[in-house]
Amino acid sequence: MRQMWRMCGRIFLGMIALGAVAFVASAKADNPHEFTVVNIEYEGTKVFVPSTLVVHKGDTVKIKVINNIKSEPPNHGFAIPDFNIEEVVNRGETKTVEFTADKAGVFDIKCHLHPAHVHGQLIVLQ
Ligand SMILES: [Cu+2]
Repeated sequence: MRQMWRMCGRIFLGMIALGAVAFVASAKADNPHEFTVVNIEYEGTKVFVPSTLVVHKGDTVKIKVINNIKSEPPNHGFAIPDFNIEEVVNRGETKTVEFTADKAGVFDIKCHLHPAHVHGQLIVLQ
């Protein structure tokens, strides 16, 4: 009986240790916020995948942008005007943008070269 209690105690301590590791790992992954956004063409429409990015105010946001659109033209933009982000990404290329989300709200993400390109949004939570 005593041995069984001791074993239960060990399992309990093990669970606490695992929980602590998971907490540290998630805290580490939370800042900076890193995303990969792929620019694709789906049935003739150009979209960013994922198109909605959610962060918290004060976060350092890092976005890796990949231009995977096979049709012409070979260049597409990635812009978040409210945070002065504006990049041109060539086909098959990757560019990384980094900024601090210093204001809360919903902000437009667009290809500044082609207005028809479906917009995305950056949601900065308070
Ligand atoms: Cu475009």
